[in-house]
Amino acid sequence: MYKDRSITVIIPCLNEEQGIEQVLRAMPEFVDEVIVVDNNSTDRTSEVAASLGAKVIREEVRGYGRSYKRGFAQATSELIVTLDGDHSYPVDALSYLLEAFLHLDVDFLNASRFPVRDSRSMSLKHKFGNLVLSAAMSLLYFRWVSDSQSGMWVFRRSILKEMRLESDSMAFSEEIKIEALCSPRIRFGEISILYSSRLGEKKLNPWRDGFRNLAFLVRKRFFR
Ligand SMILES: Nc1nc2c(ncn2[C@@H]2O[C@H](COP(=O)(O)OP(=O)(O)O)[C@@H](O)[C@H]2O)c(=O)[nH]1
Ligand SMILES: [Mg+2]
Repeated sequence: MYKDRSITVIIPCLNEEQGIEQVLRAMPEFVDEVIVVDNNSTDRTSEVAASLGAKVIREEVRGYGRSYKRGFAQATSELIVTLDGDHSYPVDALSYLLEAFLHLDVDFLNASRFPVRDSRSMSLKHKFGNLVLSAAMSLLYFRWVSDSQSGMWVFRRSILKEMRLESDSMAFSEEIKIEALCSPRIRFGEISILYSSRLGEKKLNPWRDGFRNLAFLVRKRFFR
């Protein structure tokens, strides 16, 4: 419980045995439930997560969005916090994020990785790609969002019923923000966090996922 709000943390994992250990070890005491969605990993992700107290659910079909939808259906708390299993998002900043969420009185808070303060955490190519994708989303939806690709969010579980979440892939990250931005009943906020270099192997394919996410933005804006 954090200030009388129950908290579920959801972490999608595809072969993150190294990262998930560090993430779970740093998990604050006030978190009521940690759900690790193991996306058919071939390493020891599930075992490590379960041994450190997480509730592990397995999603056989690959996909970042797919994993999240599976995790959301299992969550029971009032507030949901998400982050990657690679230890790149600040687990120790959870109380800071929750404090901002309550203070700003929003329903969905996006944790922006920008400005990047640790130059090792993101390559120039990734920075550029993220900038293009965030600028495209901001232009298409008339609202400045500094990090359309961030994987760390805090939101009320109750807003999920207002959202139509269709993407099973990496575009899920922008889709959930678009759904939050476009609903008149959801207040959207954004705050900057410290991002650091991931542990383990990268799962994102920058060119493929970058172009797919850009195409997804355009499709979602004009054809749905
Ligand atoms: N790319 C990808 N990531 C997945 C999948 N399933 C779960 N994940 C997890 O989603 C998170 C984001 O992936 P990551 O490679 O860190 O992408 P990045 O943070 O955008 O560079 C990590 O914790 C992955 O382990 C999947 O099918 N594809
Ligand atoms: Mg990551």
